[in-house]
Amino acid sequence: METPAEPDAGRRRAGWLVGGPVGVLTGGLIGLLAAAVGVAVGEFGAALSAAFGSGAPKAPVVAVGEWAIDLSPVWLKEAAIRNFGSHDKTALLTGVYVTIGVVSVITGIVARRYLHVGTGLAAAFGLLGLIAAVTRPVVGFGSWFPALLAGAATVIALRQLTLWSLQPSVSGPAADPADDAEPAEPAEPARSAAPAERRRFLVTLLGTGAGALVGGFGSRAWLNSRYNVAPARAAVVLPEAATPLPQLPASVHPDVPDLEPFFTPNAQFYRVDTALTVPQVDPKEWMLRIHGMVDRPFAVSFAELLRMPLEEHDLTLTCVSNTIGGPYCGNARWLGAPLAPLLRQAGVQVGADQILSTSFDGMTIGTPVEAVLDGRQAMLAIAMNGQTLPVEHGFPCRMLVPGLYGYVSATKWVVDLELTTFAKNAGFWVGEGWAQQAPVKTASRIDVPGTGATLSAGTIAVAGVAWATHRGVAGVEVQVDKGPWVTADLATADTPDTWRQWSYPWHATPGQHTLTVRCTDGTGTLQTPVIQDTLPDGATGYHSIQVTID
Ligand SMILES: Nc1nc2c(c(=O)[nH]1)N[C@H]1C(S)=C(S)[C@@H](COP(=O)(O)O)O[C@H]1N2
Ligand SMILES: [Mo]
Repeated sequence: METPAEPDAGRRRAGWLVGGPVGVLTGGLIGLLAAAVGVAVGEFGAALSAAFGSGAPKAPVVAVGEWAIDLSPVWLKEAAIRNFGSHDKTALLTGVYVTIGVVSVITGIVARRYLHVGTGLAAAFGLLGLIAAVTRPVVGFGSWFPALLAGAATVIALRQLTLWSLQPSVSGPAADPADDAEPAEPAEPARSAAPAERRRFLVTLLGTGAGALVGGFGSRAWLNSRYNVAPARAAVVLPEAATPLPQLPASVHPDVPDLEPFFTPNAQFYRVDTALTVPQVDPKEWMLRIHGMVDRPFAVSFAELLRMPLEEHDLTLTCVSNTIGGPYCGNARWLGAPLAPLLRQAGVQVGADQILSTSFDGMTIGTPVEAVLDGRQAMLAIAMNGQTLPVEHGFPCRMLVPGLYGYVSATKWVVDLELTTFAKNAGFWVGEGWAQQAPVKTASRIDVPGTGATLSAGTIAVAGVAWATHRGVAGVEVQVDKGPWVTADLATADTPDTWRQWSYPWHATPGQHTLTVRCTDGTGTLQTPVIQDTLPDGATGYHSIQVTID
């Protein structure tokens, strides 16, 4: 006869639903708590490794989330960018937590029947966290240690709580359905102790939950404050440009209500990156290495960068993931060090056709050397619209190359430029199926009125933006329904590297109407009407809106 002191036996006797619904509930709760302990210990581990000064501390949950971003197929990444916009990060983390929640509830329930299986499940999940941590581009003690700690804590918490919950003094033999068939007499003495023991168990559960919450959030808060470059960013004194650009005439912006400003305010500027938590790069420690196929490799510090002759440049940045009429395009006045002189200083060797830049968080982006050296204003930017580069946009330094989509040119938090060849190395996105060479395609967009609007007959101001970055915009035309293409009024051009705003006074008659826009770039080439998806090198086709005129 088995004794109650041997929990495995009690468990076997108890059957699938140990203690019925209450047992399942207990199992689920234990699973959830074990996972909470794991997550919290992971956060604590990250804080711990940060405290001991080891770089790049990363909580396992963040590592798993970033891993999920990397692993997700291109269409899913695309869908996430499209549907969540900059909220995709929150959505993803929520997804990670929900998944952990579901898996852990199941694990907890299973563990009450098959402790070894439950343990195995928890260990496997912990292992996933560890794999995620060690496959991040930037790996160190700070990433695998928290994951290992988290996995171990989850397994221990799950086993301890499960074993304890199966003690007859806690689960209560009366609540055990299998007891009807095979009464467990040895449990009798425990029954008298049950209420006290059960209370102790419940208090422990509550305490574990509370401890996990406080410990987890506490560690995260501590980490966030320790790794918060906001104060360092605020302390940066921006130098003047060697030759400051003049203020632009008001005529770069048509006076149409609701049309966005010519320069996109930093807070409204789109954000696209794979960083689940915004990289916090201390400008005091920041260094940019220029090496690889160069004669004289060197490194620049942030202080040195600020002392270089800086230039201002107006540039419209676009994402290859931007669909027709989509929002992933923004225009800013950037301040930074021109990149070409730095490459010349390093002495690019014959045959090097790619600058493979790497960010602090391990993103790699491949840019043609040719594009940087052909006279265009490629730069290492440190400021955006008169403000020190916002942290989300790459503080302390990001790369920018006019005329190329962001994924082949605009490395944020850039720390390394390796001169190499396209044949030898591919940047991250190229490995995901995106084109190696990606000049920005000609695009135009109707922003006002919004599609689906209902307006009164009369003259309606239609307006929007058009860009053909580095080629410039020479003309914009609007088509009403199937009518002829008519010329829109172009606002004053800034540079060929910026978008151009336009407007068109439309004499609207009652009914349903479709408005379409197209533009001609600075080389005289008309925007193509051929509809193409964003993959592999940018969408094409004309943007249309539907409006109802009363
Ligand atoms: N480190 C890093 N830099 C990056 C990316 C990234 O994921 N990580 N995404 C690139 C892409 S795809 C684009 S479109 C631009 C977007 O820059 P923004 O977020 O400042 O608008 O950054 C580029 N630089
Ligand atoms: Mo992008």
